[in-house]
Amino acid sequence: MLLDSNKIASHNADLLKSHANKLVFTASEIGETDNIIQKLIDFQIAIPSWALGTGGTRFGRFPGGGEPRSLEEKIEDVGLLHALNNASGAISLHIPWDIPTDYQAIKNLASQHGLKFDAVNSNTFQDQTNQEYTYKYGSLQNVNKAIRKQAIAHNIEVIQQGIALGSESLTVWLADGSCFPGQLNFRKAYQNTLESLEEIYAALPSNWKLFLEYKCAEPNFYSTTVADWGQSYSYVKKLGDKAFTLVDLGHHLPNANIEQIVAILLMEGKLGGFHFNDSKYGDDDLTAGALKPYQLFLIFNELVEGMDARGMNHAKDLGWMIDASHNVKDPMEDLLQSVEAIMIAYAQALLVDRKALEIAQNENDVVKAQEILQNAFRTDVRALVAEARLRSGAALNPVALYRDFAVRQELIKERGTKTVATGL
Ligand code: LRH
Ligand code: MN
Repeated sequence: MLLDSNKIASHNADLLKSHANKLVFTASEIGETDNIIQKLIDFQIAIPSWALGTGGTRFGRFPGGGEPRSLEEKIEDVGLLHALNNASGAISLHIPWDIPTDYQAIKNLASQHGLKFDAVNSNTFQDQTNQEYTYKYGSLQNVNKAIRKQAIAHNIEVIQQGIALGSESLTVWLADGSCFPGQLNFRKAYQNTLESLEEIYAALPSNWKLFLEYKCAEPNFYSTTVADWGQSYSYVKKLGDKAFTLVDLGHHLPNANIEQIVAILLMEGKLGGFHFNDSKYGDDDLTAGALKPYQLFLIFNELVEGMDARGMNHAKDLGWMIDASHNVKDPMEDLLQSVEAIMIAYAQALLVDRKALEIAQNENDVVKAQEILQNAFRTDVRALVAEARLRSGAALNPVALYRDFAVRQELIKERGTKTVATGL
């Protein structure tokens, strides 16, 4: 389904006056806004190909209809998101859930929608039908060399598929671990995983990056072989300059200080990118900023400070991706809300008075430091984020437009009520 620019223009026309008032007020509050608006226009967040359908749990799944039935329809849906907010300019594929049949056709379709291919994701956490060996007891860590070889070969194949699509990074998330004490020799599991990653790393083209995603638990519930930032850092440090740690916000033990982890990894030059989402208990994969918007702001506060300290390009030098699963929300509306929350956190972090904060920190003026941070967090920057969309031809209020034009109903007419997308 295509959303032509006339529909967006007429939607914006109705909202223009109230938007302009909000923008003038916001500008009166924070002064210079064009620099921030341009940074927001440049900031693109990759959409996961596995999050365009309804997610579920072992207790149930309640599809909402009109879900994409193919990679082509997934690209169309991400294209629709990008038309609505001009901030979703890339799709991250998961292999084998999304293996293209005709690479050139898929690349053409993606560029028609203004989309690039972000990181490709390998999958050695499920057994594929025609697979020789099972990953029941792990993949790169497996005590059986033949199984490790099978998993290495899959990752190298995913790199080849990524090259054909124009992607420049591979994300490796390993479900590997153990469920009971005594099941696994941790040192051997680490060594096997490192040796396996070294073979995958050796297959990376010179301009590629390898993102090693850590996770504290699930599906293994006693140990995970890449369980936290420290373990991921130790692997990527040994692998080389093209290997980095990927931070999925839902992959931490309760109350972990993720913004401190981000600051250290960034300082070490080993932060590769993010899987943005939110959670209250485990890897809940909920809408970014839905439960802990202040944590998301604090993470971007460390990102802006740390990236500027290294002279990094905010839009290009890290992998910005969402990783979410939608049990009760319309997948498209959920993704639009996640992008909005990430843009708001970034804009607020750009507002932080860094000089004043440094002075407060040097004077141990704890109260002043909090005032400076929370002043930025409590500044309503939504008009700036909306203005960035307006200036780039997108919608002032993407969710409202999505509903006003009954996009989901149109997708159901086109695809039916029972369609199920590949993915989690
Ligand atoms: C693991 C994870 C990983 C993906 C999967 C879909 O929990 O975050 O990034 O491979 O979700
Ligand atoms: Mn993830």
